[in-house]
Amino acid sequence: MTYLPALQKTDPEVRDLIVSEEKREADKIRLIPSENYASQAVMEATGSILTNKYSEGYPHKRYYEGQQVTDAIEDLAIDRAKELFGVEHANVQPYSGSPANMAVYHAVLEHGDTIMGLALPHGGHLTHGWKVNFSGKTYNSVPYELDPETEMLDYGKILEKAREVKPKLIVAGYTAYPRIIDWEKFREICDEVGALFHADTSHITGLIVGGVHPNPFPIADTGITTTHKSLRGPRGAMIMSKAEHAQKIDKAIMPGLQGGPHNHTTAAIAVALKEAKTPEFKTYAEQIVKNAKALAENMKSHGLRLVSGGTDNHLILFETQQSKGISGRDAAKALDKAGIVTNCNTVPFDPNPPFNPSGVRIGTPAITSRGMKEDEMKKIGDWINSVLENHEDETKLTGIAEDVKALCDDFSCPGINPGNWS
Ligand code: DSN
Repeated sequence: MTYLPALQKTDPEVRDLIVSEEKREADKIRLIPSENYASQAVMEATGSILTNKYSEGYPHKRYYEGQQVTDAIEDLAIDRAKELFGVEHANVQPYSGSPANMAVYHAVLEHGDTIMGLALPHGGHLTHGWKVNFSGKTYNSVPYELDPETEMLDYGKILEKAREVKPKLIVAGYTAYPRIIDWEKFREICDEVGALFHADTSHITGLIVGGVHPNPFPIADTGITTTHKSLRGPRGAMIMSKAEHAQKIDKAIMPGLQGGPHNHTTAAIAVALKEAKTPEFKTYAEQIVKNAKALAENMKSHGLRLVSGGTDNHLILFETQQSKGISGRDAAKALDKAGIVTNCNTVPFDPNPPFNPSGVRIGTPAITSRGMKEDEMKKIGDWINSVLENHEDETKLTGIAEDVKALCDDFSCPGINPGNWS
């Protein structure tokens, strides 16, 4: 039987593009640390008829009728989130991470209030107060930076800056920081200066749930996570908070910022949260970190300079400009030709601009979801080094891409069945 038969009949062009993307995801080593393979169960919920229903409002307080099923689904997702993260309140409706952060700020801040988040070129996020983003334009953003020597958070310096600028809110949680975050320290800093503590765990939520990174939500005032990164759910987000902020946060999402929740996504979030409670998920989270550490060691053995000297989590940020004489962008493009998918990234105190930075960011969630372990990390590290040293040698890159494909053929991808393509 034809795979995706309705799509084949209605729009074969889109159907073929989807199959091409499945093949790309199956044949490549995907190292972008914010990407993953959602399970077949998550995909089924995402692709369900729940996309048909409008449900403005919250369970049992909706504007439209016919919510018998959608109320039950959203209740399930909320209850599972509250239990898993140990929080008083969860809102599972944000369309993604940026609107989730926007809604929190809208709920607890006034325009012009001072906020502090890690500077984007040091591993923060656009929505943590970067100047070109709404968060840097609407609020008085005073970013903090990493220590120039250790390339790690310097909690003393953050406290000093917080005493000076007296922020209303401090954001912790990053997109390119390879180390454990000391949430207790952020709680102390916030308490000392009277700031709200907002945690954005989007990258590391799977590690938190799996018990390999501390959980900030019980001690943070507010927090968000996307649901599709290491947590391995659908494209979406959740807000977690103390009960005192619940009403304002719910109002900030709807009617403040969004209309109807995406019920198909809510159902898939519920599924992902159920999966995240299993012993298999804990093993997956532990292996993500083991894999990142093994890959980091291999890369160091090749003379690559890793920001902060290594990793404690799922992510490695490495410098290519100084150590290998190739910009991060050119390195990422050469790696892509060799079947290894990464993204170029600024390194702390990068002399180069963000569009052509000095580093590359990689992570292990997706390859861990495929079942790859330490032995495969050694191969991947060797290939990365070989690509950097031979980045202009097309024959070499093509040869590595063939080896990558051969390795990938031995590791199935959740949610993808190559048998469908024949
Ligand atoms: N785009 C995400 C990442 O790759 O880290 C952050 O939103």
